[in-house]
Amino acid sequence: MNVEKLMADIEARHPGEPEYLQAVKEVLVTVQDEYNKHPEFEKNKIAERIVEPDRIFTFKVVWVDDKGETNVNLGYRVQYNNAIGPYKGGIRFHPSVNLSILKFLGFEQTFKNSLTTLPMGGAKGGSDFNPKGKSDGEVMRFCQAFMLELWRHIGPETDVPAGDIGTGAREIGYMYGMYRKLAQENTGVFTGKGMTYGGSLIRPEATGFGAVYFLVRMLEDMGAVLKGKTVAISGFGNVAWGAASKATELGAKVVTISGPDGYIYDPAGLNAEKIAYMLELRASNNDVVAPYAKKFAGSEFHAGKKPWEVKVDIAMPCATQNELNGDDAKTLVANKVQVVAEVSNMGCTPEAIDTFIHAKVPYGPGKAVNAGGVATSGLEMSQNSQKLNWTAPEVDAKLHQIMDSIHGACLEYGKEGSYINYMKGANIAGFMKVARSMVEQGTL
Ligand code: 2IT
Repeated sequence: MNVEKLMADIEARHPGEPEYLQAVKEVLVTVQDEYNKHPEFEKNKIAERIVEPDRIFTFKVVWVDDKGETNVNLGYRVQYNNAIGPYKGGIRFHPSVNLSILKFLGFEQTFKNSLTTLPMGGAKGGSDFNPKGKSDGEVMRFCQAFMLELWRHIGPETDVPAGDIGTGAREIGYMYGMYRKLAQENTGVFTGKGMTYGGSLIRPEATGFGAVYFLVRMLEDMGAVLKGKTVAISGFGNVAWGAASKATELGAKVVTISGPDGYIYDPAGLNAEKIAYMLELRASNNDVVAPYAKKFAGSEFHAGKKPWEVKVDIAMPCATQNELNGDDAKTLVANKVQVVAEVSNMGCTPEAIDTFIHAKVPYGPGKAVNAGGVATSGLEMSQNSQKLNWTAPEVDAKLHQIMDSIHGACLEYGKEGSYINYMKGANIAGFMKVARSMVEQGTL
């Protein structure tokens, strides 16, 4: 593969899709040496095929708000690659959603799902619907309208959606309810379901818990432990909640959370009460963290800023793509950050990743660090197929095992002298399985 030539072709074909091009470039650059050792990949045009989604559905979502007014949003599903299993990936509801973002997410999901060791292909979907400030009834009517189109393209063995930014248990409940009614079946399509209708214990916690299990292994690789370390977390949603809970349980001190309005610095660190309050803030649907500083004495709110200026041992971006840029990375490195575990999908810009790697700061990429979420979705699918429910310790033990195996895969391909390039390791390990499976199944 000639990455420059390939990227030029892809850019010409898909102008104006910066996030998609960024994700593709990162993977191609890191896998090229390994790829070129396999003439069967080049012969089968695996790189050219793997960068394009299998298909994309775009549809109109029409719904009526509480004032009786009609609203129009756009809905999408990008079915990226199903070489190793049914399409699988979350649904994002956020005003920023567009095709470039969903294509980057579906592309990343393909390799992430491959890393989980479970049989799942990659997909992503969503809408530019903004859940902020919407009533329960409005969210329900929107979700039902969204499913009125999407239901015919998904199914237990074809495509299994889940949550992402803006879609939690409530939205999945409304979407699954509509799917079940239209499809006249109860096969558990959708993961992250409620516990009363086929959900899995530990799924809500899984992305954050898995990220901390991976982080613990990264620390072990450098002969360090999590206990006593300070951690900067961004975001205050489901993923930040899971990561903060587990890191705190294991003795780390989480000193920041953040929202679109700014960040909270709490030098005393989070505790159970503060973590519960974070959930309350999220549930209030206003997308702000500022009220935290009024509630907890000793904490500070920094309006319009990101938490990366705080001196910490560990940084865990848990919010959204490109939330940590080159300047943020330089600040973290100057403040002697020891490890960066990216929990958001593509949370760090290419400049930030270069800065960490150049400074030999271990950087765990989202597709490895956050894979516990979709891995536990895979475990939910297994339970639904068996018509059984596993206990929380059973699911947690399997999640732990999967995160260890992802860490092992990163080490297999990521060693660069004494430095471990987890990004390279994750990209190659995730890519190899999908690529081999495509070769074995012929040109399609
Ligand atoms: O980015 C992700 O891995 C998710 N939003 C979860 C996907 C899933 O199918 O559980």
